[in-house]
Amino acid sequence: MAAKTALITGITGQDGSYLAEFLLDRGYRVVGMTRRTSTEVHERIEHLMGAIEIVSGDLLDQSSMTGLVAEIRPDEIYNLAAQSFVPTSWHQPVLTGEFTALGVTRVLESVRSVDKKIRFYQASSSEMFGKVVETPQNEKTPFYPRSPYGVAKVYGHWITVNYRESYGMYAASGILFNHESSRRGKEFVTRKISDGVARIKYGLLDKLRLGNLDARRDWGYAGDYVRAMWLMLQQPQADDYVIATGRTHSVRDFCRLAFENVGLDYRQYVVEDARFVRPAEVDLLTGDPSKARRILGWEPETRFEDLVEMMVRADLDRLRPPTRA
Ligand code: NAP
Ligand code: F7E
Repeated sequence: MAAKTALITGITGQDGSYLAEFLLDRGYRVVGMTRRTSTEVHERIEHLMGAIEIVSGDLLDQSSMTGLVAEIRPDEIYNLAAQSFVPTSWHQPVLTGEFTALGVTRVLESVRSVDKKIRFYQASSSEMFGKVVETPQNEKTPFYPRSPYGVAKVYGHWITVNYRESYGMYAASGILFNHESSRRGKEFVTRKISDGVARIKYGLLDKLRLGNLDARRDWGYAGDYVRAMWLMLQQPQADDYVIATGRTHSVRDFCRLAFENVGLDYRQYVVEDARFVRPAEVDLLTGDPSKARRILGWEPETRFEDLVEMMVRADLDRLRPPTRA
């Protein structure tokens, strides 16, 4: 049987890089879409160059999307591209809506016009639950988003469901809770902490300035979560799935453990700074992944404690000062 082709939007992001590795291991032809920039920095996929194909396109541009889908004729499309940083969504709400909400319609429209049999994955988010109306959150929990990002993701989720129901397309929505790794952007809290711990350990930083330490998240490992994306596109019918660990921890817990990994007490280094507090907060998220377990056979494999250790170790290795000969 000929190898399947997957088109990944957002291949330069955290999840795109793990998903590309995962699909290459399964013999896929992997095509990644990147947008034009004046400098080509593709740090997370540098090691995959040669194994994957890179094509140029933008979620803002319908004709580039449709042209790519027609040219590549993928079996599966993973729509991971988005403006994904929640605080930026208050500063750039319209752009966030264009990328993260309408961008989904553009990709779906390209599938609809080229070949309705292409399987489509949408990267939905636990941020849609926002000010949660029940705990834990499952596929039937009503949404109450708390940021322009969360609102845009709600649109992306429902337009995916709508194209499935309107046109019979195979369009699946993965409602993924926070997932992290050493490839996480440094503005997100887990990586900000692991990077800060390494800098403090090496004497490169005195204090780590954070916002709300009491916010709680259900944090998993990105490498485990991309497997769930793929599984969602291998089912007889498209559906929506919550992907989470079912465990929740505070930002403070993350700090405590991360600093303990290098023998330090976070209370001596972490400073609460109002600049990092959000206009509207998502206080608590805990996912119920039982549907994914039952239907996809998916389980998270990485414990929270191991994730923290893995991230701190990676930043210690990255920032280790050169030893004098
Ligand atoms: P990320 O690291 O921020 O990556 C986002 C990707 O989107 C980057 O490759 C970025 O390209 C690309 N992109 C942004 N705007 C674009 C545009 N207009 N056209 C084409 N590409 C564009 O995000 P991630 O953590 O990998 O997350 C992947 C997806 O899952 C996102 O949709 C995110 O919202 C969603 N999600 C993430 C989590 C999580 O915990 N990580 C949880 C739930 C859902 P550049 O490199 O050019 O910026
Ligand atoms: O914040 C608190 C902050 O920015 C987590 C994205 O991938 O996951 C991510 O969104 C929590 C919040 O992630 C700082 O207030 C405290 O309560 O790491 P974060 P996020 O907003 O949960 C979801 C599922 C997505 O879909 C998104 O794309 O940590 N927090 N102090 C801080 N957060 C940041 N960034 N920086 C701080 O200094």
